[in-house]
Amino acid sequence: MKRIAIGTLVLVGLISIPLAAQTGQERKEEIAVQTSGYISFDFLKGQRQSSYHQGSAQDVRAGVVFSGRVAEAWDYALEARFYSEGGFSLEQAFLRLALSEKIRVRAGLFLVPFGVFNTSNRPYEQALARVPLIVEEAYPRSWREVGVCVEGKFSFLDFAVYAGNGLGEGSRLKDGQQFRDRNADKGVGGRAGIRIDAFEFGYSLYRGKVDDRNSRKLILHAGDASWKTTDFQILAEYIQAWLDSPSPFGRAKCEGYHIQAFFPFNPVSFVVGRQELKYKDPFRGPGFFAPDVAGLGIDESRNRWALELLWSALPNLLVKAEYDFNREGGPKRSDDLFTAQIAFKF
Ligand SMILES: [Ca+2]
Repeated sequence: MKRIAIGTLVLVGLISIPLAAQTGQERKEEIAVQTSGYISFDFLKGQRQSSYHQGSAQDVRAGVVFSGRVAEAWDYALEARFYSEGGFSLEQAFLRLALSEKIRVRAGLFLVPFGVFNTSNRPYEQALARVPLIVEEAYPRSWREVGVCVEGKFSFLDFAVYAGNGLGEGSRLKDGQQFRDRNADKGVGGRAGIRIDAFEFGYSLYRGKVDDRNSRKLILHAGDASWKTTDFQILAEYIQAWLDSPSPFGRAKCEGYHIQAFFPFNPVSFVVGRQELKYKDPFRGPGFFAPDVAGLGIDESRNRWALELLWSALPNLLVKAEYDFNREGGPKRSDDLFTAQIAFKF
């Protein structure tokens, strides 16, 4: 990650130097840099058996995006991100070529177009303060790929298809992010969505091999649907992941859904969410060390009701107060969680 952090600073430097060196007014306009960004942080307070029973202000996230046109049909974007629990990293850095009005190709580092959450994961882009359970577990948070992505937009159809290094192998599926390939296999995937009036339906797929020997296949599916009116918005997504394990261990399976209903009221909107997750992996889990040291395994079943009040204090400032009723399989635990989040976009 250190290398990426330095890379971020270097890239920012490279962008600002040529700009400073430009003299012609026209040229200056052509490569003008647009800057935007965001800041957010959370306050968490949980019940007795949660990890936040003492109350904690944390999860400071800040991002800055530089984007602009390089030449006719070419543009770029660079997004650097700071996360208090993870340091600096590059969120995106790509060059994009418009092949036609409807088809564009990106090369570089980009957020993987899988499902409805990953490409719009910044706190000001999400109604709920907390990440849905299945999204948190099925793939890495801010899942990024180094490679090529082709995107198209036709009258009622959107699609994105990509290829890159693919995910690696960790003790959980969410630990699979890698920036340098460990095998010859390339990960491929994409999402296709159709929009009919107020409805949208999408299907996403990813496949790749996670280990050095190209033997363990990971497949992810997601189906999403949304319905947006001026009175409410409903969003639902189902995600399923399958990952091969070596013999005699069985395949890992992680599946679940999240449904969210958003009711815009003035000045405070109401959001309700329902989430379920089932995660079984006989081979990995705590103690797993890639490639062959088996862990203690994973066998989890969790669900959550989330209730939230969301206040648009300013057009670019969201204040969220979410209460999660958390339930796990087995004996009941007192681990409900309150999250307050402030998300600001500039
Ligand atoms: Ca690979």
